[in-house]
Amino acid sequence: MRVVLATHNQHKVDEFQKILGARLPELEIVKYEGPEPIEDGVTFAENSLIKARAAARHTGLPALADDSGIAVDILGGSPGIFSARWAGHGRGDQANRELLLDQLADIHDDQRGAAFVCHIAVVVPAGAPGDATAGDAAAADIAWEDVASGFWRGSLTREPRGANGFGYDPVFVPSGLDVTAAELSPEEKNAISHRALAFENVIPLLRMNVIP
Ligand code: ITT
Repeated sequence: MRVVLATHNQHKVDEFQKILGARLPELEIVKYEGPEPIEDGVTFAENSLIKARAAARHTGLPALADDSGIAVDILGGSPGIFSARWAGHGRGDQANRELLLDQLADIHDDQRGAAFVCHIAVVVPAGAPGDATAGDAAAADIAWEDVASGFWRGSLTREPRGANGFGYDPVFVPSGLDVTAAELSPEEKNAISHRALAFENVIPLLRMNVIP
């Protein structure tokens, strides 16, 4: 059955298809191409729901959306929901990483703890395709929705390392490892990442509420 994935981020599409495709081959994950809602939530969970509701309403299909980022302990959880635009809208992953490392330049190695955070919303529309820009959380056109989360602890390097992955992967060393997430193979990352852990919680939701 078809499920739409509401994201612009091709890296997320790849990870969704790899992780979910292996576990739930009956799902065909299609990238959402319709109107975009304003992501004005103040939490990862809210933003994931805003994106998934828009896709569910516009397509009439069950929708998934991922809102994720990196939360740095000494910065009180920032960049958090602003991870994708930490250095400014459209500046890109490298500028975001460089700014974060600059902000932590004087921070001692044992105070560089951080966590990757991933919230995945699952939204089932009530009926036919509707208005993707409607923002009401209690709208009657949504039959069911829920959010699952995953967290991946680690610490930040002083220099980027590795060519795999995306975003903050080159500056994040997962707890218990001495390589960055960008030095892991896609298969290694997808087995242990925040997104993989969120999927562990999404899969039962999909089995109970989405897959016939
Ligand atoms: P969509 O909203 O279209 O899904 P986005 O990239 O703007 O795409 P987010 O607002 O959820 O998505 O921001 C996620 C950012 O957090 C992403 O751009 C990366 O900078 C970072 N991030 C999330 N997951 C990551 C991962 O697995 N590895 C490295 N960085 C990650």
